[in-house]
Amino acid sequence: MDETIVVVGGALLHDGRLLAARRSAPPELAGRWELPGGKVEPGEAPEAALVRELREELGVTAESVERVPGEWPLRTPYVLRVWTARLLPGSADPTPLEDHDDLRWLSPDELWDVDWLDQDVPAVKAVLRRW
Ligand code: 9L3
Ligand code: MG
Repeated sequence: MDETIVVVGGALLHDGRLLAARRSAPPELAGRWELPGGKVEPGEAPEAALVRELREELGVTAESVERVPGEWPLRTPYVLRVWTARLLPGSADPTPLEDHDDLRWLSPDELWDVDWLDQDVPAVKAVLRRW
């Protein structure tokens, strides 16, 4: 029996930078930065969930590229899995539509300038290893 629910995070890479999103909700996570994404719905493929979440949260048209190896525990029953992603030609620029109030495109040397959610720190390190 596996009651785990996967939360997908997107490492959106563009022009050598990684997109970081600052959460505006819930209150205990507000102000912290994350790889945007959210919960996979029942019957939904994780890559499809990522594309949907990036559209809903940022207004972009994106595609997943590859899974970043690893899995990071969140509050039970959630676990975080991460895919790299890219904007498709003609996509709008990301804009914070739902759960975020700021976005930053970070170069590798700026990666640790933002206060990542604790659970996203190992995920961002794993992204950096594959970048
Ligand atoms: N979460 C942590 N890191 C992330 C994401 C996308 C999500 N990179 C956590 C925050 C919430 C839960 O997972 O507690 C569900 O995320 P959302 O659906 O509120 O984005
Ligand atoms: Mg989300």
